Amino acid sequence: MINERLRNSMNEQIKNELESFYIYMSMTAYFHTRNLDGMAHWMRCQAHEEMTHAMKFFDHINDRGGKVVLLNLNQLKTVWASITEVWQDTYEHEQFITGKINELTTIAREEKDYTSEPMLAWFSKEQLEEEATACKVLEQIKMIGENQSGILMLDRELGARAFPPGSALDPAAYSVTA
Ligand code: OFO
Repeated sequence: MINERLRNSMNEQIKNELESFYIYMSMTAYFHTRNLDGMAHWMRCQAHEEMTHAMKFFDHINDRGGKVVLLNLNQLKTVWASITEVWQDTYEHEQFITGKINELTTIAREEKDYTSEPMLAWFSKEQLEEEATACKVLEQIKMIGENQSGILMLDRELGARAFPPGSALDPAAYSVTA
C-alpha cells in the first residue's frame, strides 16, 4: 500500500504531467501559427511523452492500492512573444518538473516508501535528458538569432523526431482519409 503523503504528492504530479502535456500542445498550436511545422511536430512528440509520464504515476498509484484523484488543470499560456521565449519556457518548465521529481524522491525516502524509488530514479534520468535537450535547442536558437535560414534548418531537424510507435497523437493513428 502506498504511503498517503506520497500518494497525495503523486496525484499532484499527475496534474503536473498532464499540464506538461497541455503546455506542449499549446506550444504545438503556436508553432503552427508561425509556420514552423517541424517545431510543432517536436512539441507534439514531447506532449506524447508527458501523457505517458502522467500514466506512469497513474498506474503506480493504482498498483500500490491507492486512489488516483485527477485535479483541475490551470489555464496555461497560449501566446509567446518569440520562438526563443517558447524554448526558454520549455527549459524552465523541465527544470520545474525536475524539482518536483526531487521532492517526490525526498518524500519517498522520508516515508521509507522504497517501492517507489526505482520509478522515481527513472524519472530523474528522464529529466536529465529532457533538460539537456531543451537547453541545447534554446542555446542553438540564441546562436541563430534573426537568421531566417538558420531557423528553417533547425525547424527541419526538429521535425525529424519520430513518434513512438502507436502514439495516439500521431496523425497517422486517426486519419479519416487513411
Ligand atoms: Fe518533461 O518530463 Fe514529464 O513532465
